[in-house]
Amino acid sequence: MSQIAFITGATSGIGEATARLLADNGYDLVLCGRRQDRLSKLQSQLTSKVRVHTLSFDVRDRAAVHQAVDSLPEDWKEIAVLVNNAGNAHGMAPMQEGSEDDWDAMIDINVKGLLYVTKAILPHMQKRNAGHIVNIGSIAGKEVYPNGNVYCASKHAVDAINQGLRIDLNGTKIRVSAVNPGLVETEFSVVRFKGDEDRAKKVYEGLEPLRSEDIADNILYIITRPAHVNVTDMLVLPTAQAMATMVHRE
Ligand code: NDP
Ligand code: 8X3
Repeated sequence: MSQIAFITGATSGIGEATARLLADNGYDLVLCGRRQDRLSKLQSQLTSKVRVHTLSFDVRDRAAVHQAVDSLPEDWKEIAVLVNNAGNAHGMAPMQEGSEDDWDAMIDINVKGLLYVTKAILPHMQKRNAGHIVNIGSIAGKEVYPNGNVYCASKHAVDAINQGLRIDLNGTKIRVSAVNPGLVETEFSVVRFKGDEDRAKKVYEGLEPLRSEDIADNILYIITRPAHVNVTDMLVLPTAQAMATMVHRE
């Protein structure tokens, strides 16, 4: 029987590319996101390859997260891989000019949402003493860059959660890993700049950024290592990027 992968944020970017790659590799999928239309479209594209279940919920809503996971048929709860990917930056400003609504969104989605989803799925992994949790962090969880303050804080929290969960699960067969990408061209910057497509495009101008497929490939690598091997923490940058604040542009 195929293994089941549960992917949050599958409606776009890294999550969508991961869904496509895992389908190509025979994983049955639980695809999550708020935009049901996109989930349904992706489901219809992938069902010729694997079984696909969709769950539309907001990761900020703790009750909705638990309800969504509880609603899965029993055999769909045997999740082998959880990709904690849903997340975004909201705004980019010095803290003294920052929006509290943006701060709430980033902490609630990137940190608390990831915790809620993990809390809902972990008991099913513990029951079988098997599973792999892959958290999508960021270079922003390794460094702090100008005007990135709260987004960086949220991704530093993901880094700490990744380490902490691995400590807590030590002695079990459940693996915990993180992929921390640098610049990946997705809808990320459009969301960060609240729909300003021109400003978003400029982030990737003059360099070859990572593609969502590159990160999907990293995730596939991590989850296909032998059971005794855990790739705990991967930092993946475009070749043109040396650190968060150093990008070579032609
Ligand atoms: P996208 O904006 O393309 O995708 C974000 C995904 O997160 C969407 O599927 C969106 O689905 C989902 N999401 C956002 N908010 C919520 C919410 N409240 N509830 C449920 N789902 C939500 O960006 P990326 O693919 O780039 O981002 C994916 C992850 O990668 C994020 O954690 C991001 O921080 C991280 N990352 C991105 C980098 C980049 O440069 N792009 C670099 C490093 C890390 P929907 O709107 O349908 O709910
Ligand atoms: C996204 C990468 O550098 O835009 O996490 O914050 S960055």
